[in-house]
Amino acid sequence: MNSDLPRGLTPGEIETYHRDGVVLLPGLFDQDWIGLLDQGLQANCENPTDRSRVWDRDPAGRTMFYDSQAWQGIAEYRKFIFDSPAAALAGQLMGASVINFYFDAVFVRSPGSQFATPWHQDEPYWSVEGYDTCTLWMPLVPVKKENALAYVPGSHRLDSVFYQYNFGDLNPDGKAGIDQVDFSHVAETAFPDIAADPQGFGVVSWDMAPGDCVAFNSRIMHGGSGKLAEDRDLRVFTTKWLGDDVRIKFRDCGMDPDHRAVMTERGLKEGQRPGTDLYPQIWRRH
Ligand SMILES: O=C(O)CCC(=O)C(=O)O
Repeated sequence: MNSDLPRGLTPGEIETYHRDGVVLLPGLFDQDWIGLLDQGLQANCENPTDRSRVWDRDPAGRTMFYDSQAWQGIAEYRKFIFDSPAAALAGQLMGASVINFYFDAVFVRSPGSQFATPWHQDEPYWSVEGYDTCTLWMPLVPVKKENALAYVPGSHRLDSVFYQYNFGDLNPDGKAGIDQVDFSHVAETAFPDIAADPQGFGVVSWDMAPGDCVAFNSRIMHGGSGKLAEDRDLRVFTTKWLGDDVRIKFRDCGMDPDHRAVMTERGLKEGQRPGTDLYPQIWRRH
């Protein structure tokens, strides 16, 4: 299992990440890492955390399962977070001097699931604030561009505070009160209807194989993944990484989950850099 990046990122890849807020990085994780994550995901699905939730369950029994912050209980996730090239990759992309881990999240669709992830931005839900927040989106099975997560390039630089989707509505099993948010008090602008005109918004997505990843800024508008063919499932492992300018910010609309309680328990305060064993520093520029 190789802990080093198989190659340095090109200046073009780094420029694309900052210009568009998203970049496809093919073949950076070898099959050993993918196999390990697959084992971890299996364990995660068999033993979900109490934060897990089914986002969709259709009449045919097809599901979309979501879980997050499972890494402390899953050895395979921990090994990936501490030993894989992921933190170095985030560090190079963001030009960071240090990288802390924020959290993991998984998105698991059973074959043929027609559920599409609602369009949204991540930062408005998160308990941190800053430009230097990066998600690595890694499918553990092949995925076609029409089923992969999609992005509006450049939308990470928009200043407006958009109304965001209430993910708490995705809860066919009625699991108690998880991730309910109401943006009507904070939003200035309706969220654009990107699904109605993907071409007009310049939406991008890519065919991907296990080992490829997409890195995206948490401010970018993204969504639309899913709508699978009957014989295709989609298992995605994501990690969220924090670069230099990120500070803790508590929000009334926090979810994904809201970290306010666990941060406060660890003695972390608004305005501080996230740290402690909950948000470990994984990488430092030499
Ligand atoms: O994979 C998906 O469907 C959703 C992923 C997502 O929204 C995220 O990682 O922020």
